[in-house]
Amino acid sequence: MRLETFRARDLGSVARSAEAIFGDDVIVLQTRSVRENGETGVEVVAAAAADVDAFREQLTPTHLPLPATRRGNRPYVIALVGPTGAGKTTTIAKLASNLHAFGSWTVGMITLDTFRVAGLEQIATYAEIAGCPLEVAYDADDAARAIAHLNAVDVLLVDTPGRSPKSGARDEEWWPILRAMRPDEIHLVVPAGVRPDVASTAYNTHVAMKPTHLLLTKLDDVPGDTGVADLAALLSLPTRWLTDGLDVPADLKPAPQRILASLGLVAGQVAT
Ligand SMILES: Nc1nc2c(ncn2[C@@H]2O[C@H](COP(=O)(O)OP(=O)(O)OP(=O)(O)O)[C@@H](O)[C@H]2O)c(=O)[nH]1
Ligand SMILES: [Mg+2]
Repeated sequence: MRLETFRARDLGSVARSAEAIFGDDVIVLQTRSVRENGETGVEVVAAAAADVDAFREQLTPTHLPLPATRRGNRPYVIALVGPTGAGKTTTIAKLASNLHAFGSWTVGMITLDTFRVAGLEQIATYAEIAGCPLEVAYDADDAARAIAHLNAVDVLLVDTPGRSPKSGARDEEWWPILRAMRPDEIHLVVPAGVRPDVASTAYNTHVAMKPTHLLLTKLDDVPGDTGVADLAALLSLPTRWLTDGLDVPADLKPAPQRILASLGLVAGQVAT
């Protein structure tokens, strides 16, 4: 989505500049007064209405299937992948214990992050607090056993090791395990405050895993959610949840509403 910022002395001039770029198909997303060189003026952020509709559609995920429609009578498997320290494990803890995430669905956890002892301890503590079962998978056979063992739960959340462009050798060990689990959703976890080029690198580093969703974390680090919508537009994936703080489980929110609100839009609102 192409967002343009226009500044002029008055609203009429600024509207004419926006129309000159976008034609009649223009939607004003934000308006504020600005002061520059001692003079007051108006600043608006505008986009093409069709682009805004496309962005809203791209951002909005399909509904989670009900437990009754479980594929092949197995849990719905949601894996979180992403750069080191992005917030994957903490977000799994939030998802497991926040009622708004899965309602009355029962949740289990599987971790593939067996490289760090501290990583295992961290998720074990969260599983205990959430009161949900946790399995550790060291290889694909373990993963199959873990899924069979946790077959009674409705949703299985899969934690994975952090991946950086330098972690190639380790990936060879856990990628096949994740693939063997046939995840229904793979959420790419990215801190909301990263620069666009860093976000693109994170995407490219994980693209072979075919991420299905974007999960932005640490919105509490981004004053006014500025740039969060641009990041979501850049990565161009649907998004269910985002996180905005250290509180487990409270700091987990529905994502499209918050991202659209950062542009002054309401979820489900038609731009034209
Ligand atoms: N401010 C803020 N910090 C967060 C948020 N989510 C997670 N963190 C912090 O980010 C740090 C890393 O979180 P983890 O959940 O361990 O991240 P990870 O992606 O699992 O990290 P690795 O397993 O090492 O790849 C921790 O200090 C968390 O407390 C958030 O929404 N806001
Ligand atoms: Mg982790």
